[in-house]
Amino acid sequence: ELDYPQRLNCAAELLDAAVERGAGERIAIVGEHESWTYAELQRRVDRIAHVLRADLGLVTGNRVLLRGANNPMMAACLLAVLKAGLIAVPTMPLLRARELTAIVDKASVDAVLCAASLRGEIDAIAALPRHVVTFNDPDNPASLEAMMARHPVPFAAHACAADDVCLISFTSGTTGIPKGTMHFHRDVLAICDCFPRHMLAAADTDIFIGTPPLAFTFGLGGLLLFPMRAGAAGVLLEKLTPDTLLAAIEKYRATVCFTAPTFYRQMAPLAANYDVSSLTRTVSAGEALPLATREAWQAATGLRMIDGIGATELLHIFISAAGDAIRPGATGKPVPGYQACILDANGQQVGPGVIGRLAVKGPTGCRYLADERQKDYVLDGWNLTGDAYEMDADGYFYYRSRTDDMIISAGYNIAGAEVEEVLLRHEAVAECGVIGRACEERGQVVEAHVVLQPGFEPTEALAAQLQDFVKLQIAPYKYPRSLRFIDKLPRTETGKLQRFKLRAT
Ligand code: 3UK
Repeated sequence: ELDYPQRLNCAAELLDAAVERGAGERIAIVGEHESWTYAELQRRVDRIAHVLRADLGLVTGNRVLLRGANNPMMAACLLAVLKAGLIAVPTMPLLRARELTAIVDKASVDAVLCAASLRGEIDAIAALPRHVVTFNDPDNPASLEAMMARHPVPFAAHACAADDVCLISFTSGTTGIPKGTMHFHRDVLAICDCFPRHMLAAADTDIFIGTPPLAFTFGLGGLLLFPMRAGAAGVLLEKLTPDTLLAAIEKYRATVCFTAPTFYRQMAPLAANYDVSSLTRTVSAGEALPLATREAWQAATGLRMIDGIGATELLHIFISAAGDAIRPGATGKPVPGYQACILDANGQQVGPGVIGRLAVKGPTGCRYLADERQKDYVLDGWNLTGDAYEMDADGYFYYRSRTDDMIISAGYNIAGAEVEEVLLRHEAVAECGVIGRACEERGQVVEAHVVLQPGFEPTEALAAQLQDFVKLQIAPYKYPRSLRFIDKLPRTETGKLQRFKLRAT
């Protein structure tokens, strides 16, 4: 089924093919100030592709760094880079000059397309690439828009090989230096033909919405590639909050939502203030979905959450479940096209009920850009995601923790997520993160960092109450012997808890 021709341009397959199929007058992308049909998007993409090739003189294989928030022009730039046979290097809007410098260097970036509002950190890079062009920059005569106006349509898609690299995506780096991962034209189509097809049954009537940045493959797939492959619409909005996302779901009558568990947890109590009845599928990824969050969301909206684990290395979601196949507590089963198993420390497969290292094989896989960690991630064709998982007899996969976050206390293995799960059920707890703190006597002790709901005071009495609350619900040796109250959990731009920062406090 995932059989693609040897000559392939993924942007042409997503965009030109949609127009040829007659989707030209349908809405492709909706932004805060504009909405473009497939034909309008195609005209912009073609003009940008001409600018890249003709004005900037970029040639096949050149790398183009993209910097912008989620909006239609950022999407057009991304597609144009792919259509012109160049390599897109999308970057997170919050990155600073220091991090951008490392990316420019590591990915050998040849040109930069940057939203005018985010230009500052680019200009602060010491060794700037040859070309830096701004977009969403109406008053600038040298802007991308001004250059686009001088070019005709169409632009003939560059005939790439299916296994030409088209995307270099950097991991969010929850622990250290971000790693660049390379993906092919065919990988981009493969993710569209796996998760959204089998788990969402995406159709051209769908309207996708959500928070993840286009620079994060979760957002790139969920808000741009998946809708296009289905001939549907993607809503791209900047700076969303739980309230503004709910308002946008109501306004645009969105049917599919992609965001992280913490966002769903914050949206659940607010959902009653909005009409979100258009939603039929909501997808949670990026972090483990706590049962308390699944239940709160379902109670608020009637929707059964579609959990899915994805990774930048594998491009998108590879284990998930939807509809009646959902098992609360489990992430799901391998998405059709992928295989998964659990390995022990020696790389041997283990059976149901044993916690081990998650290993995944499928149409997409890890290719680090000049990184010696490739051999740690891929073993005999199996991708080791760094997650501790367990399988049941029916082939469902259950997340336990990140392999290196497993807490070992007095000889017991304790998964922080299980303790978080319980704490999140207490009315005083807004958010929490549980880590292992080094301790002479026990090796590590379980330590909880708790953000309180408004109206609760961080007292010793409340800490003791929370500790007792955990002891009553799971094995007492798992309770947090140390409990600290904090105002805010440290998170990456993609919403992931930065446990290493909690450990450093
Ligand atoms: C963790 C999950 C439990 C897990 C991503 C969807 O998160 C994405 O990519 P990253 O490279 O991180 C990968 C790691 O994140 N994780 C993601 N989803 C889940 N853990 N349950 C989940 N549902 O540790 C994984 O190894 O930032 C997610 C699509 C594309 C992505 N890139």
